[in-house]
Amino acid sequence: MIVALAGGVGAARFLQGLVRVVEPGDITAIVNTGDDIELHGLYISPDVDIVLYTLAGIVDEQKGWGIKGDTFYCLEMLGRYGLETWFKLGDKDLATHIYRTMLLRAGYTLSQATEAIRKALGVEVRVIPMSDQPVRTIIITDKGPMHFQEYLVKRGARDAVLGVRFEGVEAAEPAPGVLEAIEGAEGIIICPSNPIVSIGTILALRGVREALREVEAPIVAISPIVGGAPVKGPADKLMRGLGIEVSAYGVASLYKDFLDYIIIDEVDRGLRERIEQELSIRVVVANTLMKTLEDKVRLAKLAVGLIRG
Ligand code: GDP
Ligand code: FO1
Repeated sequence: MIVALAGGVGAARFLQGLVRVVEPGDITAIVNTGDDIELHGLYISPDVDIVLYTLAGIVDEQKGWGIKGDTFYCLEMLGRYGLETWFKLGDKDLATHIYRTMLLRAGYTLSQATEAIRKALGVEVRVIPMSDQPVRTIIITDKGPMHFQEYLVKRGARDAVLGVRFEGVEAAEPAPGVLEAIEGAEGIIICPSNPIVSIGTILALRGVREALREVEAPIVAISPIVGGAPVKGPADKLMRGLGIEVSAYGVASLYKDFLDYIIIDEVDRGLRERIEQELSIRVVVANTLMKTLEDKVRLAKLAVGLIRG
């Protein structure tokens, strides 16, 4: 089993390549739930949905989230009732949130609800939300603490970041199967996801970091930071706010206690020596921009090649 630690868009794009290199049934994705939010009485799990929609072939490829061709009539009507409409929930997307919320109310755990959605969408990759208990990523800004989606979507990541808190992480446990997947993996891939609010949340769960440190199987990361900036999203603002160098070196430093290999972009080849010498992580230089399906497959082949030797 190849195990992938995943956030949303960057991870989903990488997994599109991985399913063409490894049998989908031999892949387990452990997905961040720190971004989850309740809106309009519904439980929304954006990263899990991004991964499922992408693997099901129904994602809006332009945005990287939501369902392609979706409409927004329900949201428009909610707006007429005076409800907040900054989080763009499409009509088809809402069906997922309604179904998930129904299952949770009927007593399903988040991982059981995710499993039901996965099966209905015909996704063969095993997708496990990182925890069945709530963990909420709170961004501490100069305007006060706020939910990650409020920071990113409602306020467009414009506030200065002073810190990040994972509310509930001490009480939360990794979902059933998370530690077992890591311990039994043939190899582990840290997807090109936000190292603070996507991978950082998973690593903050009790036992996950320790399991990664102890596992014999190779662990490979793909840097989401290319040429000193994220390909998209607020990773630079969050890293800078926490005093971490915004570079592939900075990413590697966050994983240095367990990482064997990091794949960095060609434009960052100058960082190779520093990462190898100071952090003792082997560096592989490649084109890491996933524009086409071929790009995704090539990157996945490279990562799997490092695992399989
Ligand atoms: P975020 O919260 O929006 O940052 O969500 P994600 O956890 O999905 O992380 C997105 C990360 O993926 C960002 O830091 C991007 O830089 C990274 N990413 C997206 N597309 C690519 C790509 O084509 N190549 C690489 N190397 N990174 C990517
Ligand atoms: N991202 C946005 O930038 N704006 C949105 O309105 C938005 C809505 C949304 C709805 C459902 C969903 O599954 C994801 C959605 N996202 C939206 C993406 C999401 O907020 C982030 O990209 C992830 O949480 C980051 O990993």
